[in-house]
Amino acid sequence: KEKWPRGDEKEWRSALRGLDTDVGSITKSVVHHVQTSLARQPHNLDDLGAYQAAALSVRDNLILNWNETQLQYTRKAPKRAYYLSLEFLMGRTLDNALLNLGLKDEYKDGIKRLGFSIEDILEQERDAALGNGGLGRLAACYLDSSASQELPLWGYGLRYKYGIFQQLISPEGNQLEAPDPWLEHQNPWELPRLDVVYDVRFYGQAERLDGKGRAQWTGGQEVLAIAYDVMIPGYGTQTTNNLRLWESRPKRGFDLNSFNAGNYEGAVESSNSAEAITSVLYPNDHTTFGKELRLKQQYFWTAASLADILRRFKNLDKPITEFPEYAAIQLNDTHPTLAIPELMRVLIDEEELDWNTAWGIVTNTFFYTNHTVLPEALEKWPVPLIEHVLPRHMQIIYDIVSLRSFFLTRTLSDASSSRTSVERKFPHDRERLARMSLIEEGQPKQVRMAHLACIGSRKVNGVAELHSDLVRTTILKDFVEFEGISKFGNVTNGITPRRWLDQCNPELSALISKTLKLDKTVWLKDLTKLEGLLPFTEDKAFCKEWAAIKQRNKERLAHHVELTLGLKVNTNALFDVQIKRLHEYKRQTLNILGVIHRYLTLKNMTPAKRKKVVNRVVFFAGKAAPAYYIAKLTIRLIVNVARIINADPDTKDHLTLYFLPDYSVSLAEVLIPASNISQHISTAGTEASGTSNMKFCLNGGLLLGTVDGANIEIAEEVGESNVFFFGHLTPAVEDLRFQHLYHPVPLEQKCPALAHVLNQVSAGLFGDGHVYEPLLNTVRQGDYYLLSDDFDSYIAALGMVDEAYSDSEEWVKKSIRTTAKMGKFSSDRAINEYAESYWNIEKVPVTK
Ligand code: B1N
Repeated sequence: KEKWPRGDEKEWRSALRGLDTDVGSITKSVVHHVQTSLARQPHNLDDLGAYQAAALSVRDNLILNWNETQLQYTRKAPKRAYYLSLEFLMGRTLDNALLNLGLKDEYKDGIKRLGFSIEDILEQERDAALGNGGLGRLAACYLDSSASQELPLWGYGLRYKYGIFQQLISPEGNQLEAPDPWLEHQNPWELPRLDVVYDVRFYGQAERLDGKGRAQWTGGQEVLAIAYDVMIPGYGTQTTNNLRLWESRPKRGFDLNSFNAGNYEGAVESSNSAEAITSVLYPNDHTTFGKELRLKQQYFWTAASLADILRRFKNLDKPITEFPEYAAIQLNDTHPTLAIPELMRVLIDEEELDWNTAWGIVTNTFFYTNHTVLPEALEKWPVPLIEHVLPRHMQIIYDIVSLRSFFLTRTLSDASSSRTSVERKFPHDRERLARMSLIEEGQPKQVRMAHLACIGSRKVNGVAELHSDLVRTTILKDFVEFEGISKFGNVTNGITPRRWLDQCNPELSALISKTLKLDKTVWLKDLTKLEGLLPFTEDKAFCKEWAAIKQRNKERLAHHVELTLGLKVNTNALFDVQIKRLHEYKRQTLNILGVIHRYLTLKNMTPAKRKKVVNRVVFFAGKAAPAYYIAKLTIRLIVNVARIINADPDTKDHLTLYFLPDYSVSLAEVLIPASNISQHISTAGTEASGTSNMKFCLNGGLLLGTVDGANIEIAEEVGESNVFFFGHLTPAVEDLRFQHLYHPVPLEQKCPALAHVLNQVSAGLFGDGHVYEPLLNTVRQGDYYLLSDDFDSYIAALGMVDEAYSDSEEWVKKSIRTTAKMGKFSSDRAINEYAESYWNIEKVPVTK
């Protein structure tokens, strides 16, 4: 064994030390980075340079904590959890890191001494936008909570060169997409690990070797996966977890033969195709396109992550059968499902285990979270495509289907003794077999990834109570009947109160600490403590302060709109916000048609009567998938309605409307604290959970929504009298759709108010009516998302909001009660549920 440390131990000990965090040391550290890391001078340092230097200085602290945490993990060798997600929507890091380290005040001071303002330099940071929406942001919240709860968890994802596209809005109201080159400036928050490298193979041939299911996979293309580590600091702990993102690189730089022959394009072709794998995030959520590059992304990422996890396990020198006792792997939706056949491949072809032992290990390692029951979002891959790109994996999937594991029970010990097959359990039920198969018949045949994820996992969960019920009773019903209900659980989503209250709403955070007489480090880690606010609804001074903070947050948003759009917002009106991906099921169309209805109603009023209505400012933000025509048309309608009504002198004091372009985590941090009411109005049974609903409520915004997703659990917590519910319930949806198809009633008859609104749009009130016909027709014909069924009750609910808002004292009380009852929705609660009921991992305290 080598002696450690090398050299003189005393030298080492005196040099190894933590960082001083007094203001004087902080300014020195920042200046040191200006001079050395940035090679810049004080006299030409701009805000961007100051940001970079501050970030590098903060990063030094993170690195030391990261080192200590990883050392403890190695020494104590606990069971670890791994969160595999194709998306991590992290947003900005500096402010969050400062708050989690407890160094915000010190840096604020230090930065000020150097002549900069912390607010200005925080604004210099670009968002890390490696995700589409809720699924990716959830992954980011879970990382924050895992570190804050001292749980040994690593995230694994892809280091996309381009994150979600930047959204521009043309003067006509069209969404335009521009690339998001977020790595243009160097990224201080990642550590390249050029020594952590794996080979990943695509294409080639898979030849079976024997009757035991073993095979050899050769040929094809090999690319390299290089690790980049992103430090994830816990709040008020030294624990700093890791998010490992993979970058693809060509295995051989370029082809020298082609190069010398003058074929320059050919020379770099393979390198281009390797680099393409991690070049861009796919910008669709809730739709799959069956594109080869997306499949390659999924395999590249799962293969590299598994190889890395296995290598770490092997350092423990334990028998491979103990793998599930040291690693739990969470599959964030079906995107990483290839990890299941990939682990089978490694165990069988490389570790030379028999099939049953391998399948026992696999089914005790993986856990699968489903995030949607929308049919168009359920991943399916064409068999010929998998056969071409991953021939060995297609063999394994066929083996799972035909001879082996599909018919086995899950437990490792009795894998051979208690085989129960679907056929044995449900004899002569061919339809059931076809429904449950991993392969869907058709031209071409397709692999159903949700089925594979389900049978390959130890447990399956949905993301809110209603959604988990729907998973159990619809898409995975047959599997519940086959494997038993106990495998199918629920973990209601959560959000980190650090970013989504303390960071985005510092004034409210301070008021809460003062009122509860608790340091924020206490209640931010036990969010149920917010209930202590309830008695203060009777405290006039407190209510006044509460309302004043909301008002200042509205002014902050107005300021932002003025800076970015050059428009002046009326901050004395009710702020009504809907911000999320544009999707028909989320029904932004219902909202904009409701706005038009309100506008037409106002137009018909006398000025005197208009004065009595509650003035309203409506905000929309959100991106549409670039190929999602109807969603883009909805944006266009919103923008053009805004153009007309914001300029109408009759109504503009009473109703205005803004579409804020390029929605992002950072924009959400400004919008959410400013809302009086937010809309979560999906057709019942379609929104799995929603997480922004929790964020608005945590910040004292009230909720207007359907009885869907986590809205239901929010209402359970805050009481139905504090939310505004409307619309049909989930069990009615199927019936209503049937009615639309087979017994359609003319819209004029069914919902005259809605018919009138649609006619006004058609007639050209907001510019060229025919442009919107395809959008309007989704309502007129089929109306799959039930706008015509819910419109009247929606309008009624908006009226109730107005009425409630008119009683400003009672409104503030509702707002306080809402915040007070949000404890359940902390992502700390959620991550602890995963840790205890799923992964079976324990806290690993890291002490100084
Ligand atoms: O996941 C969120 C939920 O809060 C939302 O309700 C849910 O809509 C969202 C394919 C998805 N479900 N499915 C996706 C994303 C990307 C993609 O390529 C599907 N996103 C959700 C967190 O649980």
